[in-house]
Amino acid sequence: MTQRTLVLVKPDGVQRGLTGQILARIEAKGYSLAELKHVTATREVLEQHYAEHQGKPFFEPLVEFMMSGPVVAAVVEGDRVIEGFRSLAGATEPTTAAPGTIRGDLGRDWGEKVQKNLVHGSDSPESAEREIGIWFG
Ligand code: IDP
Ligand code: MG
Repeated sequence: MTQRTLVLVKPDGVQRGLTGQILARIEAKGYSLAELKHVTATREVLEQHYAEHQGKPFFEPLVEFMMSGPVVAAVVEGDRVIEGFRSLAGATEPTTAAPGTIRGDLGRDWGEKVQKNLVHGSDSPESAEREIGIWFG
């Protein structure tokens, strides 16, 4: 069965007008966009989505950042897409993310309490199903 992952273009990506470039990279890699929507997240959704980070120093800045504007949420499909999208996205810190990745090519540090790094991608099949349920019911 084809694998699915939850991808978010975070508010910095949408606000900077990079949604098209980011989705184009996903399609150019050969994955397909099974679901796509433009939505402003609520605190409730973000607290569920980022439950594993509750209590960390960047948690509240992360929630505030993710509510600061609309995101584009997508269900992306393809064999090994979870691993493949994480590889396309690059490391969490955009300053050191490898060139060639979304975060490495399009992101930078802005000296804030939260890393604004353009995209989210699920990190395991369990996370993917859980997150798709949160964002797409
Ligand atoms: P990931 O998005 O690469 O999977 P996670 O560790 O799951 O990274 O963290 C979720 C998000 O929280 C990151 O994408 C980033 O926006 C933010 N974040 C993670 N670690 C830090 C940190 O040490 N400082 C500031 N923000 C962070
Ligand atoms: Mg993560």
